[in-house]
Amino acid sequence: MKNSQNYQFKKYLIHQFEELDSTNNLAFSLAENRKIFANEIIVADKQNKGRGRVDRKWESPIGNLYFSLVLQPQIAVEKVSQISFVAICALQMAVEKTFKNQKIVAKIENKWPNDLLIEQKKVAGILLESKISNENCEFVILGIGLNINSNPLQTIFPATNLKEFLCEISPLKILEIFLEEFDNLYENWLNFGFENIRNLWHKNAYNLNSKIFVNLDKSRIEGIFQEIDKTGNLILKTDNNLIKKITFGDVC
Ligand code: BT5
Repeated sequence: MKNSQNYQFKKYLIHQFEELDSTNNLAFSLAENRKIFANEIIVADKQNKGRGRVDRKWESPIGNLYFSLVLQPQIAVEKVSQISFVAICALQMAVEKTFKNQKIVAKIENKWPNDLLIEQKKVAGILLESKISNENCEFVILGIGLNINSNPLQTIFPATNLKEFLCEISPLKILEIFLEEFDNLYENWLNFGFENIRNLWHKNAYNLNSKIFVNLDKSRIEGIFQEIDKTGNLILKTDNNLIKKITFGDVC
């Protein structure tokens, strides 16, 4: 591929760019034009238009990890969103392993729906996009941003980076550690379904069984965070003992 360095890591083909608008944008358009396929990865040293969910900005200066992995699972469309839970569990394990190797002790948690926290600050986020046609999932783009050397100061939820915990690792090295973990969990999910992933996710869930606030589209709801259900929705018990199922929102 032009302007990129390409190399193989296990079953993954990595295309590394110095600068892109967004790795998700490039991965999506290449996958749509059948130029890249499952297990190919677009990585950029920095992004000029890194995106979060609902077109929020993802700050992407040099020094952090930004990548998008193409997947082509043969699954029912309603299961696609489970992939972000598979990915966040793999990322949690990758950061935990890295910290353990460097004798760093810190609490690394999953925040619903798609964030990774270290000591209650956001270190990574996931942007999952997919192409669905005729009720078939053609491909999924799993985009991940992980702060290694820096993080923005003005964010909705406090942010952090690995270096703040004295962790030294290059973006490509931690990508490889992630891919090893992801490969196992993704295969497990394809073969056995969501239950194992759901259990794993719960083990490191931020504020499980505690009171939380969730920002919805135009309102805010509070209650006790009971669990994520069998499809990944957040289940909340409100003060008047009502059970609410939340599909989209931000835990704060
Ligand atoms: C996310 O969105 O957390 C998904 C982030 C996905 C980024 C990756 S990078 C590679 C790939 N290519 C892309 O273009 N995107 C993906 P969300 O939950 O909507 O969080 C966005 C919010 O997080 C923003 O509104 C800010 O408040 C905050 N934020 C922005 N940049 C951040 C950063 N680097 N670290 C922590 N928080 C950040």
